[in-house]
Amino acid sequence: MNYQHILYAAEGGIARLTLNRPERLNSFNDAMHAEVRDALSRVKASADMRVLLLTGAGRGFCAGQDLGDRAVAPGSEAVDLGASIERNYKPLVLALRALPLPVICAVNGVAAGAGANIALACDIVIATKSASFIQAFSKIGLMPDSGGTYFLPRLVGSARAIGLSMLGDKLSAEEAAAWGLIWKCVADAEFPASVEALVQQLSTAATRGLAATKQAMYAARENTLEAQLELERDVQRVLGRSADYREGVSAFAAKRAPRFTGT
Ligand code: T3D
Repeated sequence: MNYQHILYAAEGGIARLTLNRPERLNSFNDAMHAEVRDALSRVKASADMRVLLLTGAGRGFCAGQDLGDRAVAPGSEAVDLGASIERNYKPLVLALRALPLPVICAVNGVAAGAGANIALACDIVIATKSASFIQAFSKIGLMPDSGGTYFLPRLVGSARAIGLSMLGDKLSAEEAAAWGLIWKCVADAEFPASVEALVQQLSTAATRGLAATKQAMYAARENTLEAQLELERDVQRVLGRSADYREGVSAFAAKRAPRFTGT
């Protein structure tokens, strides 16, 4: 598939996906959704991919749905937003969560509407200081989607989740980090280097262990303690047979840096 609305590059175990409609703050239309889906399926199918970096081109990360596609003439039939979510946003969020490798979201600017919640679906969210997060839905008569009603209360508690969602206020990247909504906020001048350091670190880490970590952390939200302890037992048993575990223990004993292969 030729991409017109995203940039995609995969090299050295690193997949880089950039939303690329900067003149519309990288808001999603159907074509961009199809391209992102295609790129994510390539990441999933590639056995040697170790990390995915998701970011946006230009001054914004993503402004959610392209509202240009939602302007309907008075009297004409409304767009079925449920169908749009089923076709586009739901599979996107589920695909990001299910990828068996760490997904970094580098929030380079404003993240609004579904754009904010797609960022929250990623495993590690790093934002530049001038970025912001806006649950813009209430301003157009909608409720948060793309996992917003799932992620927000779990990350920041229901008081803040409801305040952010009902008021639609801009939350600065600094506040988002202070609230525990995201992993980290860094100064604009340091952002590209910080993102790259994170990408390099995770692309040479023990990928299977990281994939298991994310899956177990997300499963914990629904599990009892006992079920979670059993999950840890079962998955650790599998990881204990991995090449990366052997390498990690050998490297520790030899007092050298490990050379993980992601196997
Ligand atoms: O519909 C479904 O399928 C259901 C799923 C819905 C999911 C959703 O995401 S609903 C929420 C949709 N998003 C929004 O409501 C956000 C709309 N955008 C804004 O509120 C503001 O643009 C921002 C707060 C994000 C940024 O403000 P600012 O002042 O920095 O930039 P701007 O001037 O508003 O935007 C720059 C350009 O991008 C501008 O175009 P222009 O005037 O220069 O030609 C603006 O129209 C365009 N743009 C920004 N967001 C969108 C957009 N164009 C289309 N759709 C957008 N979402």
